[in-house]
Amino acid sequence: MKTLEETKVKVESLPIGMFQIGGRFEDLIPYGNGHINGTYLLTTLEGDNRHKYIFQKINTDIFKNPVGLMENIDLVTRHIREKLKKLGQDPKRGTLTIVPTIDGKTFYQDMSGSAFRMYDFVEGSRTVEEAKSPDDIYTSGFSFGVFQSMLSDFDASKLYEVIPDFHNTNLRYQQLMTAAREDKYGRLSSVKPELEFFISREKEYSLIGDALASGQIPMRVTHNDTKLNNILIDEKTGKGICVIDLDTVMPGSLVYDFGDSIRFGANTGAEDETDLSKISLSLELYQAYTKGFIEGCGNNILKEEVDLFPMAAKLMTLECGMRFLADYLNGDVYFHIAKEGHNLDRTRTQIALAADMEFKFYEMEQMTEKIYTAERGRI
Ligand code: ADP
Ligand code: GN1
Ligand code: MG
Repeated sequence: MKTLEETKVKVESLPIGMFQIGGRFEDLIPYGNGHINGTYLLTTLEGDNRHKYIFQKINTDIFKNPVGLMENIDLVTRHIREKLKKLGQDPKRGTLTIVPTIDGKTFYQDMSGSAFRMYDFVEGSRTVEEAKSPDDIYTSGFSFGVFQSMLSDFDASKLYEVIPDFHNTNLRYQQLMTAAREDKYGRLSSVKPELEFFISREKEYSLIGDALASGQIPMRVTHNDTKLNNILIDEKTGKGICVIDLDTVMPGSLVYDFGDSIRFGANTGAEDETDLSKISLSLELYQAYTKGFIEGCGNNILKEEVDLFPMAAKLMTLECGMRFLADYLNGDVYFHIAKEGHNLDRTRTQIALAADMEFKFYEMEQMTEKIYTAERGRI
């Protein structure tokens, strides 16, 4: 983990004092591997007690309306908190707890428009960047499934649409084509095979959107960014405790949430692996996630949605690959990068993974069907 000196972030430039924190400042370090927000772990000391907080600079280039964004998070975490209390579970561990600003707001915005928020750090938790075992991914599937169930009675119309068309794969394709046409950084000539890969699959991109539009599958409240590292895992039990990174909670399809988890969690390599021979879809991890997710959803899932699981996994992978490639062509303005060509490396892993999914598609379908049938028999 980099120190603040290494990242050249000045503590004085961060408005920590604007939040209702306990104790006096002890330490602040950059934290986690998110691609969007600036995340820090803040530690304070109060007598002998150490308090930990997650302090985040919200990426306002991407989240242009922090008021709407934080309102969504406030509403959703309140809803989950009430449910957890009724179930006799600890809401401080089961959902994010917003630390209010000194004037009682959910976030602080400075004169330049920069926005900051703080959460209680969930003690005794860790995140997993790469699934080491089927247990990790089962647990993540189960947690996202339970998240889905908890919000099944939440009125989606109350939510502000933070990023319209977030998982509109067709639109993501159009955006890639625009980036290629504009070729602002002269990078197009070096990505012709990658671009071809996405062009040749164009016909598939509207499949989920069409299923939603025709009413074949319902619109639900969805998380929309169901990466493995957006679940906090209990350090002791290894069980999922809390779904985090609620920035993109919006109305959407449950199959987006399923597909995006497979894209990230069932890959045998990292999202930015440069040795593509390490990239493949692990059917073992696919199976574990599918089982966990279906069990976590309980009765809040339809056969029509489950039938789309393999296609959703592939489409979310293609979509993410197109977003990485468009960002590479646009000069890396969206996703944080740590090195030259990082977004192109990420594009290539998504292509390799999607290709492997195509190869294993029939097996994915068979597995999904079997798990769903067994779970229906159990309920
Ligand atoms: P990003 O949107 O940039 O991905 P996240 O909200 O996912 O940011 O936070 C980045 C990382 O910080 C997470 O992957 C997790 O490791 C850690 N994290 C975030 N919130 C908490 C929390 N409340 N308690 C413990 N760790 C957290
Ligand atoms: C971003 O915030 P983070 O790192 O969890 C992105 C997701 C992508 C993901 C790819 C708001 O997620 O959509 O799938 O990177 N979030 C946003 O790793 O665009
Ligand atoms: Mg995250």
